[in-house]
Amino acid sequence: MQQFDAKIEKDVNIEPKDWMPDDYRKHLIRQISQHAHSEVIGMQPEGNWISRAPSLRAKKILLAKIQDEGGHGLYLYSAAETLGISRDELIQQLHDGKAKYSSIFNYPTLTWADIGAIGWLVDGAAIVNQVSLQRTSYGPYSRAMIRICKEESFHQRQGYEIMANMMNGSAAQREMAQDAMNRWWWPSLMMFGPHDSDSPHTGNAMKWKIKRQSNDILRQKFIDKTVQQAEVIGLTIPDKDLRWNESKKCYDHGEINWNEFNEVINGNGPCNKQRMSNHIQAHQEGEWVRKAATAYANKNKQLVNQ
Ligand code: FAQ
Repeated sequence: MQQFDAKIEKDVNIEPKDWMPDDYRKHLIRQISQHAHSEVIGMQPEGNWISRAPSLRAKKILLAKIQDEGGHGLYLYSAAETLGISRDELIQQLHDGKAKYSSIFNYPTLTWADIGAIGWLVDGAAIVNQVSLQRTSYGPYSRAMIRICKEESFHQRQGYEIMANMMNGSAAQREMAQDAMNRWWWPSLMMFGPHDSDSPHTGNAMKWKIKRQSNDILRQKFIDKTVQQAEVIGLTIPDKDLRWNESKKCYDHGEINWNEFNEVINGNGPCNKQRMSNHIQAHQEGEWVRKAATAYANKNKQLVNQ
């Protein structure tokens, strides 16, 4: 325990074969697996628009982005597996409702502007959180974050480009972009989790340097960055209480609807049931692929052992 504490104190990464307290291991499995599930479930709202992308260029970019998100899920499942849990167990926890995934992916994508809003706001929020997690204390998680952040920053820019183009377009396109902004702004703020005072996991997470910055600090960073980006392209943030606070050098903002957040994370958001049933169906339909891949790996092992 003393060696573990000393490593945390000196910012030395904890690696899979190092001794670690059980609670640290459990905490990481919970967070990393939920993060992995978010990446994979997050493919669904965007996947909804692949067949309706407005140009071949837009379609290629969207396909590549969604594929990146699937890849992020795979890095993160691998990182979680180094903590002694199998991929099957992790997926089972998701299907049984024991593991969560990000609230944001329970909202529908109604128009093409929603694809812009997801890239700009959702990936934008994810980056603020993940840049901070690059310095998390668990080695495999930290290394996965470094790689993921490189891809997420491209995602954020492609989303902003979609919004900027729409704001340069017709009145109907500008209206569509503003409508997407209105629907995605508050759920994006909810991605950072409850206020620090209501966040049961933050204490241990900060003590063990799993989280390097709290939910509220990261949310504030995201708001301060994004308000200016919205102004540049002429979008209005749907918060009448948003104003610059000169003494704090940051934006004050209105209260988040925590009832809505709790409903969504407890399974009652607009798309929770659809997201989960799609995942279960895809998992069942993919069983033959997993069996074939395992059979092939086993065959290779036998050949090597002969
Ligand atoms: N949604 O005590 P805290 C992406 C739960 S990736 C659902 O504050 P913690 C890329 C929390 O789990 C987005 N549940 O918890 C992409 C806990 O419940 P539990 C995902 C939430 O862990 C873009 C309870 O509330 N990113 O977007 C949420 O210290 C486009 C109490 O909360 C990550 O997962 C929520 N928003 O802080 C992909 C980042 N917030 O577990 C596709 C890694 C809280 O006891 C397309 N995760 N809860 O049942 C984290 O940084 C943290 O886990 C937080 C929550 C900040 C999410």
